[in-house]
Amino acid sequence: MPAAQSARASATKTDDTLLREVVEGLSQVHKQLPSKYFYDSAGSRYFDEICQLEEYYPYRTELAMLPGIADDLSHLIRDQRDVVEFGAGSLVKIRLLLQHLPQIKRLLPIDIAGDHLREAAAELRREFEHLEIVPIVADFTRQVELPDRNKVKKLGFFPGSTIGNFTPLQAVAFLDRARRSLGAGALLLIGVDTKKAPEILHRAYNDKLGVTAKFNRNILTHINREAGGDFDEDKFDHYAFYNPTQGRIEMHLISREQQVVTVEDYQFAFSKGENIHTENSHKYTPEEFLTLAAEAGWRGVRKWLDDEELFCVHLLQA
Ligand code: AVJ
Repeated sequence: MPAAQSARASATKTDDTLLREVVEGLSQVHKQLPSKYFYDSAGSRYFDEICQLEEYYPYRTELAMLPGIADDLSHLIRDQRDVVEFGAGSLVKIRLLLQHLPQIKRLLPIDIAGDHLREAAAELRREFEHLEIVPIVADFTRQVELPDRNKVKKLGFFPGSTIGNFTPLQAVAFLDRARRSLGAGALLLIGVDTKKAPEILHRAYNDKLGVTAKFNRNILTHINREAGGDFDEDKFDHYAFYNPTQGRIEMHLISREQQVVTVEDYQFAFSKGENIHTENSHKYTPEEFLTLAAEAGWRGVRKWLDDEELFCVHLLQA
C-alpha cells in the first residue's frame, strides 16, 4: 500500500491524533467523527459560504449585534487586555470588536486549520498595524497554554455558538478549562444559539444550495488526505435534523449502499442506510446557558439578545 506508507512516513503528531480519533469514532457501534475535522482549508471555506446563506441566521444575527456589543464593552472594560479567540476561522467578527476597543493590544487567535489561520492573520495585520497578532494553531478541545497568563488580563472570545458542538457535559469541561487558561480576572464573550421553532433550525442546516451538505461530506475528503482513507463522498448523503429532546441539531452522513471503507490499515463496513454522526449543534435558552456556565465557575455580567431572540451573546466573568 504505497500511498498509505508515504502518508504514515510524513505523518506529524497531529496527523496521528487525527487517525487515532477517526479510527476510534468509526469503531463505535454508532459510528461518529469529531466535528473539528470539518475544518481543513476547504472546510473552513465551505463554512464561510454557509455564513453567507440566507437560511443560516446565526452568523448574520450575531454579526449585526457585535458593533453595539463592542460599544457597550468599551465602557465595561477599562484595563488593557489580550483577546483570545477560540476557533478564530477567518477572523471577520474580531474586526468589529477591535474597531471599538483600542485597549486591546494583542490578539491570540486559536484555530485547528493552520494554513487558513495564518492567511487570515496576515490579512488582519495589514488592517490593524499596531495590533500584535500571535496565531496559535491548536485544538481547543484540549488544554491550550497561553502567554502571560495572570500577567496580562484576558478577554476570551468564542463567537458563533461553536460551544454548541460540545455536549452540555463537554461544554462545562471546556468552559472550566478556558477559565483556567485565561487566568485571573478573565472575561469571556460567548455567542450561543437559542432554542426556537424547529422549522427555522431545520432550514439553517438544510440549505437549498446544498452548501451544508458539501461541508458535511468534506470531512470524508479531509480524512482521506490526512489519514490515508478511501471514502467516496458521493456514496454518503447529508442528513440533518433537530432533536428537541436533546435540544440540538444533529448532522449525519448516511451510506447510500453497502460498502467497505479503508482508513490506513483499518477497514470499516457500512450497511446501506448506516449513519456516521458528524456534528451536534446544541441550542440553549439564555437561562440554560448561564446555569451551565455557573457550573464551570463563570457568572453572567451581561447578555445581548437580538429582537427576534434568534441568538444570544453573553459576557461572563471568572
Ligand atoms: C460553527 C459549530 C457554530 O453548529 O451551526 C454550520 C457549524 N454546521 N452548519 C453550527 C455548522 C452546519 C456551526 N458552528
